[in-house]
Amino acid sequence: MSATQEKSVSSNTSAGPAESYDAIIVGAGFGGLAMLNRLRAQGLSVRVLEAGDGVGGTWYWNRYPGARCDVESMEYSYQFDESLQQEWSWPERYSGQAVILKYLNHVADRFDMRKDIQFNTRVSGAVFDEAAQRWTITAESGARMTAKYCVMATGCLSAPNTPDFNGSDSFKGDIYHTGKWPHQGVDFTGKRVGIIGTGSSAIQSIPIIAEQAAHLTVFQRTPNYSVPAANRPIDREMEREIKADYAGFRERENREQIAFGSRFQASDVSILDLSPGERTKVYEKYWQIGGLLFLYASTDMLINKEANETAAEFIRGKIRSIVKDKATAELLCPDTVVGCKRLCADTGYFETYNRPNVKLVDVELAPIEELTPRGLRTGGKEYELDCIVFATGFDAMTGSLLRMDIKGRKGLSLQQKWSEGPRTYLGLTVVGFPNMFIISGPGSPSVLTNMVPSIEQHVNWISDTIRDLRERQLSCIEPVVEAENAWVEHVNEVGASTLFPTCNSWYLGANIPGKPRVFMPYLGFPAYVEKCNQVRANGYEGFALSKA
Ligand code: N01
Repeated sequence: MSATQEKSVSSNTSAGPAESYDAIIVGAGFGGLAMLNRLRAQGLSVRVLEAGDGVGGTWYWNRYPGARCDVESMEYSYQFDESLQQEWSWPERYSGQAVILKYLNHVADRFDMRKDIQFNTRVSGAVFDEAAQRWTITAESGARMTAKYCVMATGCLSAPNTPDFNGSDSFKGDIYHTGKWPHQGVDFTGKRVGIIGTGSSAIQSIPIIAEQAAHLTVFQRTPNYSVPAANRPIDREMEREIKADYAGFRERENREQIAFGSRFQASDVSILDLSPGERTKVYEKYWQIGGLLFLYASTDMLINKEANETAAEFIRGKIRSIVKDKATAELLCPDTVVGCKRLCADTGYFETYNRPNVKLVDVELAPIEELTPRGLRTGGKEYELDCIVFATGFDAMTGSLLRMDIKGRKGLSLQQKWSEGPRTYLGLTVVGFPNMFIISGPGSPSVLTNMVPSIEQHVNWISDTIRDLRERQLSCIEPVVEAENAWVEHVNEVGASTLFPTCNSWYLGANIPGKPRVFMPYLGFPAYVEKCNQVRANGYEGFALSKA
């Protein structure tokens, strides 16, 4: 359905009148597209505002060499349309960025979504007008729009973190960030490249950059655990089996989902109940299967330090057996808890350090001092470089929301509200911000699950809620403070009962100087789904509903 526009788009500047919609969705990634589809099906006028010039969100921006998903392709896709999931065929076990972006473009075309998406429109602010009970959304261009409902589909990992090193502007070479990669690609042939960071993005790109560059220097602050991705062409027999009952597969996935999907092969044994020889066999099996399923090699991996240490030692053993230079191997061995930072899945990462053109530099003890016109200085030494790649991650989960100026009731800003860490009810809604919904917000399982089914669960809940409000002629939904407080406490309690808070991860905001240290995702899938369903079945328990 097309938008109900009060005035033409061309007159829509900060000084001019605003366009009016039933719902505005910020972001055209997996979340925004699914939300658009559901709300349009209800007959609502909907506008999606997207900063990029195409759909895809994360998969639009992260085009760095080697960018690939770490959730299996058959699971990392929409389930809202049976014929879509039947007709689409994935080439590999884990899909590369280009294929996922192609899929999302296909979805946008197949469901004729582009007509309701405004590209090149970065939202700068959203203000709730209490008298009108509507949101006014402003873009950086000055364009303004109003809507009854505002859905933030801005992603968990979409606000790039670029550390502000001394001399950043002085470097004469090229600087790239993995999360804002040039669309035309980068040719590193013959270049001396430096890469800062050894998280998932770096671990995927390092082997490929190393093959191209004349020389690659990796500046590592904290070593990371990584397991082989074991990517390969998709098994067509398995694809046929899944497609024969995709709905049943999804149902099992939703019901039994272990954190990252991965086809229900979680172990049911405690590693501490096994002899050392049996443990090695178990870990070796999961190492060979490949991917993040390694975290489910035992039931106690993420809750028992002693159990976790056996996995840590197994991976360190692998690193030592792969990397020939002993000093480099030791530098690459983490001493943290496996999985408390997101586990990485790689293709030839550790092997890359055996190449003669790759050097690892420790910047933990001697942090990066400055960028210079010719390169980068650390430990009193200048490294001469032609290009520097920032693989320095994101201001995760809250960054994309807090970089906008969002104001709820009585002019309360989200920055003020979250000054000591994010507070939400169910990760979906915030006290003081009526009719604003967040897809995969802090306090929801989001990044600790397979994102696509989690996103669809949020989209369905939000869509059902909006339909209920309209049918009951209610104007606003907003959580009550007791429910929000109880939820935040519950999220913290569950997080604290695991090993997750034990290291400086982005889950805790610890990668961003000054960010409050709060464990942001909710560890509780699929119980979380039941909770959301129960809240709705009980007439929106924990929410205040109001008439116009
Ligand atoms: O970012 P990160 P990422 N000086 O935050 C270092 C998802 N993802 O883009 O650990 C020196 O993990 C920082 O060091 P430290 C996935 O969920 C998924 O790689 O803070 N170094 C770290 O090494 C992932 O977890 C996929 O000490 C600095 C690195 O930069 C998330 O995105 C692929 C520094 C940042 O690592 C983020 O991954 C890619 C400084 N001042 C990403 N500041 C897949 O699906 C930061 N660092 C496979």
